[in-house]
Amino acid sequence: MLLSKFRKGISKSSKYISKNIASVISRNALDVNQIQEIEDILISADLGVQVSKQLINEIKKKHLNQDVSLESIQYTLANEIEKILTPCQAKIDISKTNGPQVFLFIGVNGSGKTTTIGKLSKKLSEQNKIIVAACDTFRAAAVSQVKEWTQKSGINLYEGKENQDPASVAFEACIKAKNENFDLIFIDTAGRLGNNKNLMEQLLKIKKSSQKAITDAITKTFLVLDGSSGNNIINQFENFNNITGVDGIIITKLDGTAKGGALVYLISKYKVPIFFVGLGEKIDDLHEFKAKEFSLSLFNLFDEH
Ligand SMILES: Nc1nc2c(ncn2[C@@H]2O[C@H](COP(=O)(O)OP(=O)(O)OP(=O)(O)O)[C@@H](O)[C@H]2O)c(=O)[nH]1
Ligand SMILES: [Mg+2]
Repeated sequence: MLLSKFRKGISKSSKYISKNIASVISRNALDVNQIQEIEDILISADLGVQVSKQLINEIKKKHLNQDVSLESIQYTLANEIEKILTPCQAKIDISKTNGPQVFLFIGVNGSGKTTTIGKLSKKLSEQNKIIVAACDTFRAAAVSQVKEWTQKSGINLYEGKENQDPASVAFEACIKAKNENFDLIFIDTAGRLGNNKNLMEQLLKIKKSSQKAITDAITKTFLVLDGSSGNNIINQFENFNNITGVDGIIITKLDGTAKGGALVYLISKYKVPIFFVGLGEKIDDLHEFKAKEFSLSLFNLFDEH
């Protein structure tokens, strides 16, 4: 069930990789030139040079000079990728603590923060009392967008005044959450580029003010990455992680891109926990990240090997 959702969601990436590898394989035994071509395909699928080399070594070990099917090669690659991803497969822990937990959602413009908050709040609202703090106070449309999601899921929204300092909105929302016994506070922030120093510092201020409001809160900073950005996600991760720290990532829009491989590159490089993937625009299109399903799906494979 979950595998079929992942396979459907990641089909653009898997089609790209499989089609290209298929065109390299011939009926003869696999030779070094073909293996080199497979390496180039993996790199062009945004897997990064280091990961691609690691994968190719495994192919050499297993299949060099063998008559090998496309499927065998795909399973070899998927298994190796699964090994890279599994240690970073993460799950949010919402067991009741003493006070509310604060989830801060950050990322570049349009990466999917607000949509992810909408989807996630619905997922968690049965078991938890949730409030969303709309800290994107500069765009009027931003608040109405969050409101649409929270109304759909029947979740509380804390909105500041137009142009109010986002850090003070976060502070007030956290105080309200503490006084009214909310379990989770989702802080929606405005998108920003990592090289904008002022806006990046504002993000840190938002984080600090929420920690000031609830001193014993568990704060988790989630970086929301647009899967179609390919290798740019590495840079984005570095920029945000340097300023606020990142406790985990959520990768969206994998359904619309052939660049899903970049996630493997990021994880192998930074071993960052990955919590959710977005596989569509609808409210049920956010799924917990599963290394095995993701890896098989990247090659459009079934779990029967
Ligand atoms: N196909 C697809 N679209 C998505 C996904 N997640 C978000 N989107 C779309 O991406 C667009 C931007 O999403 P938002 O949630 O507004 O992004 P944001 O990060 O809040 O944007 P800013 O607040 O402007 O920085 C919207 O059109 C969403 O519907 C996903 O997993 N798949
Ligand atoms: Mg937004």
